[in-house]
Amino acid sequence: MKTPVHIAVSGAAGQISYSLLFRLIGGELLGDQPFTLGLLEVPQSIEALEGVAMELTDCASPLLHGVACHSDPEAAFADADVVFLVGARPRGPGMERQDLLEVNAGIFSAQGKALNAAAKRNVKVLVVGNPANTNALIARCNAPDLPPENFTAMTRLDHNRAVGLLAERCGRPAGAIRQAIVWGNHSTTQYPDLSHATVDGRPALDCVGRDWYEQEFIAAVQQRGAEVIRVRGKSSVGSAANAAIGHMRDWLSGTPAGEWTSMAVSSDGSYGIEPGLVYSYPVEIH
Ligand code: NAX
Repeated sequence: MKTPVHIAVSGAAGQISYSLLFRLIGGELLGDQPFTLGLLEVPQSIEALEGVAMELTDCASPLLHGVACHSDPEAAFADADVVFLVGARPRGPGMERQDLLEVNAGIFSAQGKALNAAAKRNVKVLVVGNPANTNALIARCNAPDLPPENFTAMTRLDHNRAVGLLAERCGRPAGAIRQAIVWGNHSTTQYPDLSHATVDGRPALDCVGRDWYEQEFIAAVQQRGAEVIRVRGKSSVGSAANAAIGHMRDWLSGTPAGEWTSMAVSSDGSYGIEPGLVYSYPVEIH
């Protein structure tokens, strides 16, 4: 029997986690590797979280070797191998962007300190909660004893949106697309780049034309989250959980040979980006 690894999830009573957790216990991240779950929530959501934990137990997954609910980050992250930081404070009525940044800076500095104190030294941390790039930077800066490359932020949903929209335009399945890139920030300033992308091995721009790419595609990817909210009445949940699993699975197991994905990582100065910024690049993992 393999020794269980420990996975921690913050914001575990929220919408994205409600999709993510059930996919984890189905083996979509680690295959047949067993694991324990440390679920983190704010104190006022602990009862709801206990309900989620009951449902996880009721799945009788052979992979799940224990689930615990916490409101203390250090307890949730103790000996963690893999951490999904999904929880964040959403923008409330009358809240300015600056207020949101300040509240989340407090949350992610506390969580960074807790990771520094309690997680495994080779922990892999994925920040999903917005503003994801900034939150990852803050968590990393508060974890000086952990390698900076242990902290990443999620732009995989933007990457998948780019692939999905291109595939739809070409009338091909998403599996026909390779080498799309999302540069920058998980926000409307991101830059979805098809200049290296291929469709069935052909340059994507030859298939769709530069006009569509520049005049429709870029804005469509940048605005896709808002468009989902407009049509569905709620923000992206299933696609966000799917992207979180894809990001972490590639990080743990490697990207397919000769292919890259998009991940926001600590810049080493490549492509003229200020060192230390958490920025989305094309990333290959071997
Ligand atoms: P929900 O509001 O459903 O869930 C968030 C949960 O986090 C809540 O249960 C809340 O109690 C909890 N929480 C808040 N502060 C916490 C703290 N200090 N410690 C632990 N838990 C805390 O939001 P959901 O739809 O699940 O979205 C979660 C986050 O993902 C949001 O910040 C959202 O903006 C962000 N997203 C990021 C995406 C990305 O591509 N990077 C895409 C999807 C999503 O919009």
